[in-house]
Amino acid sequence: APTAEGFAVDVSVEQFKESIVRNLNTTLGTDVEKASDKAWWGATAAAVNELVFSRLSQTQKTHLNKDTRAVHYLSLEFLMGRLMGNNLQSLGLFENAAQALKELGHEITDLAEEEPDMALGNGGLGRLAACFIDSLASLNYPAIGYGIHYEHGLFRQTIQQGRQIERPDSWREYGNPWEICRPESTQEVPLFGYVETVFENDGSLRKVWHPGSVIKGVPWDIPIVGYKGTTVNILRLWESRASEFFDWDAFNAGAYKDAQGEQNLAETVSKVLYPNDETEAGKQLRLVQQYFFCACSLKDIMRRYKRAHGNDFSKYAEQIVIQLNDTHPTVAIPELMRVFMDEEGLNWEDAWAICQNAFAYTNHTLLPEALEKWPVYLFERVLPRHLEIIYEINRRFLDEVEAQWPGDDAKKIKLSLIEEGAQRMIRMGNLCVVGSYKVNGVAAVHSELVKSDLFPEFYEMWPEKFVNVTNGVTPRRWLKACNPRLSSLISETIGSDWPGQLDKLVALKPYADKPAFQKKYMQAKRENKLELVNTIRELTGVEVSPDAIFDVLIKRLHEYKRQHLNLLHILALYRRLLENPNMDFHPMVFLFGAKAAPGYKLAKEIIYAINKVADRINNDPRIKDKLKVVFLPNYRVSLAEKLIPAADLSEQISTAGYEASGTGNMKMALNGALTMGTMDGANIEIAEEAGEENMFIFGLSVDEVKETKAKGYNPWDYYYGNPEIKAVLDWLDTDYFTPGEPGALSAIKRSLLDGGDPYLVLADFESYSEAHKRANEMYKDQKAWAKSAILNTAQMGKFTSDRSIEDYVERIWSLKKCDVK
Ligand code: 26V
Repeated sequence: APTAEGFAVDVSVEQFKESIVRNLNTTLGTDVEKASDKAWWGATAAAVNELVFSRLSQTQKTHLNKDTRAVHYLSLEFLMGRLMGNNLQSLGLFENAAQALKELGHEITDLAEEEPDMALGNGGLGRLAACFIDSLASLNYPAIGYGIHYEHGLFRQTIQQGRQIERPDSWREYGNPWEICRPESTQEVPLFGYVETVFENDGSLRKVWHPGSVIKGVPWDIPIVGYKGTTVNILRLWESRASEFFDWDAFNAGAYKDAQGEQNLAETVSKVLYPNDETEAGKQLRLVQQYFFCACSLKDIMRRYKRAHGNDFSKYAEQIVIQLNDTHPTVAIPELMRVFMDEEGLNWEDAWAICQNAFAYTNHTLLPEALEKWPVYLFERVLPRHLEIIYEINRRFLDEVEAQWPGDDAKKIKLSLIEEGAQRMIRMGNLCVVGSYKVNGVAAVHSELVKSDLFPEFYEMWPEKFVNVTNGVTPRRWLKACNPRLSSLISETIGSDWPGQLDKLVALKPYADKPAFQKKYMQAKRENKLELVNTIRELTGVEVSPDAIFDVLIKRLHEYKRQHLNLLHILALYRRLLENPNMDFHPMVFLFGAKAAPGYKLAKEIIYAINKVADRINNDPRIKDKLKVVFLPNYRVSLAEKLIPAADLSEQISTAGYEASGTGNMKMALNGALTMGTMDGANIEIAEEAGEENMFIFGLSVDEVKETKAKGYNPWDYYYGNPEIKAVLDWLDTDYFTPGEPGALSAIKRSLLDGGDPYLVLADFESYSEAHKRANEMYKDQKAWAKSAILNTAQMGKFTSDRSIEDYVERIWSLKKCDVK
């Protein structure tokens, strides 16, 4: 029987209580008297699972019977965060569960804190994958996410004396109730070894790969519960194990001295997520991770395909689309070729036709240092057969290049899948473009740059291959669950179907200048801020006022994201306030959350500088409450869920052209923060929707950035041309923020002046400062501010990941919805 809100699940408070207590006894082995909070949490999860698992098998059965086309989302990262709140929301049971727990003497919000984040991703790319699988299930699309079951997710960050310290993340230390091990679907993955050419009697050649070792992939399934829906899809994560038998043949027994080392390798493959660090090119383990999960996933896909179609592969690309989340799973392309040719006996042409119609590739960055390349020698050692296949793909592709640009060797050198040089490299991006039927960027401006700057020749060859799908975020997690106050207000005002149809939020527009609604809206924001005030105190000991403007900059630390631009501006404000204590200025709290890749030196110096500046300012009696700076340690999904609902200003300040999309920008605007941003990535589309007058846009545009660089940008001109810039940079050379240690913060100044300021921090400084003046001025007019905030929430409908998924379906995947009864 559907419930009031139209959900299919109906479990009363009494039934839920019964289930929790029963699970406390039978699943957790404890009882109501002596159970810890962790046990109560576990019992609640088990109660949820009783509802989820039956829907899971119903969904799988339906998809099998209907033999529907499905998308297979291959990603090395799924940044899931916590699942309890989301699963309860999706089942429409959050209120009843909260009530049940209350009657049992527990606060659901407290118990939720017991759940460790599933931090199996670095940042935007991994969180996007998590939002996408939520939307796929919510829209009833047959889909499966494939990834790695890392033992340790992204490192846990602590701050000691202002510096980042990395500690291992052990999310599964005490088990994880959401996952199901499926040993029956274990796969074996060959590695290393050599390729034998067999001359058949009929004169043909056959290639036989004799692997040097074999590792096992054991799948763990995480149910993905669709909103309101009856669809429960799965996220299948592979864990590596040593195979019982090590397939050493005579040749290799001699070649590998260290058999134990190989055994260790097997156990190491799924040990830890790689932080996106300086360079991964030399890391064999990373390549093995990529191949491991691609091979397991393709075998899994093949097993399911054969169940319905046997050895007739003519329907493969009709039934199966494989989405490559960045170039990380590129090796799936030559692997599928290998499987078709070496194992299934197809010829090149047939195998290639299927592959080219099965793969699609999403590009997430233009940064040259982030574009994957693998040394040929490494590939040859780990995947000798795949290297041969890549060479053959390249040979045939270069023939096409010759046909398009006869005699133009420069073109061949530029487009070849192999980069020649002292160290020959495989260009994974080029391989993806050649092997996929669609290539997409993640925001309109980014998709244009993919065509014009990254892959212009490919675009000339295959213009119809290139499409845009602007990113989105799931409003279930990023509004309904994380911001219950605003969610209730919205539902009271316009009805409760917005989480599944986010464009319904436009119905809030007429309320934007109604004083009564403005008051309630700002009251919800204030209560969220009050809650964050407590969190800040608990985490850092810093006391901040909820009356201040909460300015939030949360994302991975990278020079292009320009956390140091924010920091320089804070220094400028500090100076201004010291010089002119009566300056007309609404108090501000600057909140930072960011992890730096462990090997990224300057990023770590920026974290150190933020903490040192924070110490000094927060303890300066002359400043009082006018300015506070807080660095929140260990930024992650669950912390984002506390920060986003409390943000007044959303800092989205990348150098134009560098942030492919951004998704935090969408989350904060949806929760009523005004964006302080450059015209970059999805900020541009947010401005189109929200109206530039409801944001604080500043800085050089993409074209102006290009022009500035072309003309020969000189940061010293800004240093000598703007006394405030000079003063704050020189300040970093003193010991004002690091007593007794002058120059401890100089690395930032040096990178901006001697390092040439590659991300144009100084060029955008003044414009940024002016935008902040506008924001500060506007905040004093609470009605004007409230109106803009409401208009932001009302006009973010486009940025639901449901819309992104519908765009993928229409432009790339051609899926059909499949209702599950
Ligand atoms: C990787 C690396 C590796 C080498 C060192 C520097 C570096 C910098 C960035 C990256 C990330 C590459 C892929 C990525 O995470 N892109 C992000 O994808 C999000 C989802 O599409 C998007 O919103 C972000 O703008 C984009 O940066």
